[in-house]
Amino acid sequence: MGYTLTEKILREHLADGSYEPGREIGIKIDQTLTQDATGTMAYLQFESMGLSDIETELSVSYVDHNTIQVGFENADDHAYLESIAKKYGIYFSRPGNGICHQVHLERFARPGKTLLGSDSHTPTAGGVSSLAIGAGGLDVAVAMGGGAYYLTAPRVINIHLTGRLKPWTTAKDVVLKVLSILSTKGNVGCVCEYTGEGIAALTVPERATITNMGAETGVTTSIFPSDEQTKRFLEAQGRGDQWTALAADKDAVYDRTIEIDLSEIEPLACAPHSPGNIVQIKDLNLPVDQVMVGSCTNSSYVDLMTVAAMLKGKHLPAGVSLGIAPGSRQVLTTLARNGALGDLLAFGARILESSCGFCIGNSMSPCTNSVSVRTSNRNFKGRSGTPSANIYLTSPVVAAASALTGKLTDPRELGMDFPRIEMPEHFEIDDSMIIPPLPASQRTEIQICRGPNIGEPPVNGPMPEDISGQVTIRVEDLVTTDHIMPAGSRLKYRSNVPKYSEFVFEPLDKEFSSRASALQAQGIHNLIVAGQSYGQGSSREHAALCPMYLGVKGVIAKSIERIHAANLVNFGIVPFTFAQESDWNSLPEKTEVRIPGIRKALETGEDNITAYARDKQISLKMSLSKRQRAILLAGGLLPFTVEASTKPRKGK
Ligand code: MIC
Ligand code: SF4
Repeated sequence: MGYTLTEKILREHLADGSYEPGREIGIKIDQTLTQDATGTMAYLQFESMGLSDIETELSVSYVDHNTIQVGFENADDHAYLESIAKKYGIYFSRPGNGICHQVHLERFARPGKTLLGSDSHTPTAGGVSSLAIGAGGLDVAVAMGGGAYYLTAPRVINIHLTGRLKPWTTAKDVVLKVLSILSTKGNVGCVCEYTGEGIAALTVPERATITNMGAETGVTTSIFPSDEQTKRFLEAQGRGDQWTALAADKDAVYDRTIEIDLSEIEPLACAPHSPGNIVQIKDLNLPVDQVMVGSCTNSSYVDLMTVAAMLKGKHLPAGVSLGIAPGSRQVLTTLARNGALGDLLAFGARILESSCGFCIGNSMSPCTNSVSVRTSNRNFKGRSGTPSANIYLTSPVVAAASALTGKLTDPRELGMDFPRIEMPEHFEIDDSMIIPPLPASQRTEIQICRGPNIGEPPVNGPMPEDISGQVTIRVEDLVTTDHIMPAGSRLKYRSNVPKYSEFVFEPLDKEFSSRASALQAQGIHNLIVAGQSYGQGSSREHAALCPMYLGVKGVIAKSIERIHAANLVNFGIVPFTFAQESDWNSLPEKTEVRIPGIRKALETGEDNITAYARDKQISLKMSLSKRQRAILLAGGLLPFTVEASTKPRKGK
């Protein structure tokens, strides 16, 4: 029996365990990427592990999330990151150079390499056949230090593409079609592997759109084979020598196969407030207030050139605003030189810098009750910065059509010829905004730059014998990490955990933080009760780190998403699931809960444990590897990794 491409790459990188789907394995990581919003804490953790150097083939630190710089905080983080990169031999992509995933795809991602990134859209690099996984910053810090990355050997889903996309349908519609089939839940521990004759016509940036937004299904990653298209892209990026052909074996066996005929795909959208809420554009007839083009999903050269060609010579209707954020400096420079930027400006577009910006609610929040059409990948309620706004996620051509008409428009109705833009044979290459690593001999002199925004990472105490606490909050299904730890205007506190912790669950319950602190002060453990797919979305480990800081000891949920579950363990919070989902009803807020013998159960490897709530007994499950149990007993990955000299400060 042959191997899938996923299994081939994983087996080649196996560092711990034996390969068996569903079992935990440790893999060697070749490349890492971090971005400023998660990276600052990741490097602080790296420092506290006392490591002297990175052990990866390549590590890159990007600054792309917090580039707004109102106040000193963001700039402090940037200065810290630049000095850390110099100290430890890390590439540093300076603010303005672009969004980590877009730049990594252009300049660094390689077929067959493993990439671990402290951002959930790291799978973007799967477009160039890299096995690219999103994780919490602490896992990335460990991998930078040469430690294995632990994951469940995945079940592999074959997404078999046939046919060809028709004009006005795009890669974005392909991934939205996949989302309509897989939904945003129930895919933990799977990888999507793309095969079939339909992939041959998809360029690498198109493939990257698909693997990028695959993250919204909750899979570990998505990957395309490495073929002539991959070669073409790498050659166009001046990296043709890095090409190597890669594909699954002909007799590879998949756990599931999904057939998609590309010629049958229609222009689609994610309707508010979930990327899993897929609708057809032709069924929507809504006035639009705002259109935003960009993000790591859709800001390639072809994406933006197509938009510019559609808007050329026309003007933005009154009452609509249009923002364009090119994904990288390479894309923006090309548009500036070939005149397309002038066409966009003449149309009335507001050009934003090459960063995440609007996607994370960091700029251009829409007005109250508005409709905003965006080419990004997440439309969780409030993520845009405006809780009452309705965000529709679409392809760039639907976004441009909507900017032309002022309503959500199927571009096929425009009566316009489809502007077929080809990927250039050679992109303009200028890496002068990426600072390469210093030679080792020059690094010892480097001083780390620590402004007042740079705090120490808090460390948890060991797991207590018993959990004895209270349900501090109970939440419904599909609670995202944006609900747990909001971004937008709160982002700048990422390096200041005591301050950021004041905003835990802010979108759902503004009082949570003060309630949790008060209970913690009385020695009462805080517990979170949740529904299905708790912790969807972003990889932000602050959604575990800040609750840990507030004394949360356990999350009891119907199900928990992959990255978040790993982050909870990394910060010493036990991820429990209900044996009977209906028991969620028995644990309303303020219920006193005892979970006696938790320490013993973790030590002896028990999978089941009983919680006592009032007079009711509730069976809970823990699906944890031996290594995860040891991490929980120690109070988290940092104390597990570091010598016992680290003094516990909070969360005892
Ligand atoms: C996101 O898209 O939600 C983010 C912001 O890029 C996050 C990372 C973060 O929270 O810093 C992600 O996707 O992991
Ligand atoms: Fe940045 Fe948005 Fe991509 Fe996250 S999803 S990396 S915020 S562009």
